Amino acid sequence: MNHKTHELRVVKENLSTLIEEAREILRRNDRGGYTVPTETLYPFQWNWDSAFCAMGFACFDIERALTELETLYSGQWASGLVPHIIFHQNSDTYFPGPQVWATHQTPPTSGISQPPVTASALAYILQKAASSSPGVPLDVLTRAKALYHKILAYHDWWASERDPDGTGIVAILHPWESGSDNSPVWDEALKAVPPTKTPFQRRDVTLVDSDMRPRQWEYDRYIYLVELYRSLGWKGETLWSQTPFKVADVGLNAILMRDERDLIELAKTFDDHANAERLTERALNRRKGFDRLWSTQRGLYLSRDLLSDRLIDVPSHASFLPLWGGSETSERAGSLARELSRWISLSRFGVPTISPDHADFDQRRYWRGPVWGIINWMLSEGLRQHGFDALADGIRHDTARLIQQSGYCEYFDPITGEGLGGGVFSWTAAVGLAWALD
Ligand code: 9WN
Repeated sequence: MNHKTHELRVVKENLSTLIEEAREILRRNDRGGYTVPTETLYPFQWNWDSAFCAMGFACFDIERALTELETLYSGQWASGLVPHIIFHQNSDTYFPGPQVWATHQTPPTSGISQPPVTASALAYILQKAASSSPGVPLDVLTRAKALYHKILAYHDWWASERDPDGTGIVAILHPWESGSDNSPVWDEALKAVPPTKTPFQRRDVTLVDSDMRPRQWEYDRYIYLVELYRSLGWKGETLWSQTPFKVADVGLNAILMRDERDLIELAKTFDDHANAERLTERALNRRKGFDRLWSTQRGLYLSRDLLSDRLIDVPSHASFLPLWGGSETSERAGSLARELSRWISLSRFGVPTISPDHADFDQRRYWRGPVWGIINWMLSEGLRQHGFDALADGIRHDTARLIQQSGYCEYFDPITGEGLGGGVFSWTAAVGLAWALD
């Protein structure tokens, strides 16, 4: 065997071990119908984590993939909201637990949401089902159709409760709703929120180094917002009119736009033409709404503080997510790709969540610098859709290298490649299976 053939075999053997490991992580974090992001640190079901897990499961078990989404939707509110956490069981290793939220739902849930990825996940599951058998089995289609109607209600919730004026862009009312909790993008807006006066004990910093987690001043405000909304009885309209934190997060809006595009395709699959048409019109309005997030000065997208009605001049990974969200003009896509490529050139592993030359860059602290597998997936696929294949391949390659070097960690140091946060992490395993190591 020559040297090259030998090397290729070693790489392939490594890959099959890594793929088996990823499946093993999903099975190990399976709590019977839902997957915890990682044990102890996050002992419940999280909204967007589950959507990515469903995509990971779809690579080897379609039934289980559907169950993941069904269990998530068992926590859907009558209003259509799909909460960011469903507390299927008790655990004292996470704060804030169900008593703090006090949403009075069955099963107990939090009262805020997270980036919606479930239509994309369902579309992905159907695509996998179609590729593994001649026609998608009837029971899979029946279950998918039932889920489709619930996802539709979830999207209508975003439109009615988080964009009541129909501007086309929705707001988050808590940094946790963005999924990128302590991004420097929220710093200014969060400073306007008072700290809680209730003493509380964080569990995260007893499980993970505190230099990898949000700081205390941020937690004091996260909890204040939960307490405020709880005191307002979790009523959508009241939260909207009384919140001190209302931001149009460009990342969430881009992910919503992509999810809605996939939802339109699902509507067509299920012959729901009226909703397909209604959603297509809404998508046009969303496109217009995005213009309010474009910064001509920076040549990229930014989030907008809706209370001061000002763009927040802090670019983050989210500034590039509109590539995943939809069809950008070639001019805007080119501008985004150029800046993203510059960020990558400043780090050993792409994509840092904050540019390494930004004053707030912190290579180990959660959403203030580290690389996240799921973000890489969306950015890379978004670049590919716009024809930037080399850049897309580079990001995918970096993700595979990170997993090979450090395992399926929650996030990674973009300079050293060190694995950070929780270990044996479900959505990183899902990304490995569905995309990076495919
Ligand atoms: C709060 C589960 C979640 C992810 C988020 C990530 C982190 C929670 C936390 O973990 O947030 O929702 O307690 O830190 O920021 O994106 O869904 O993996």
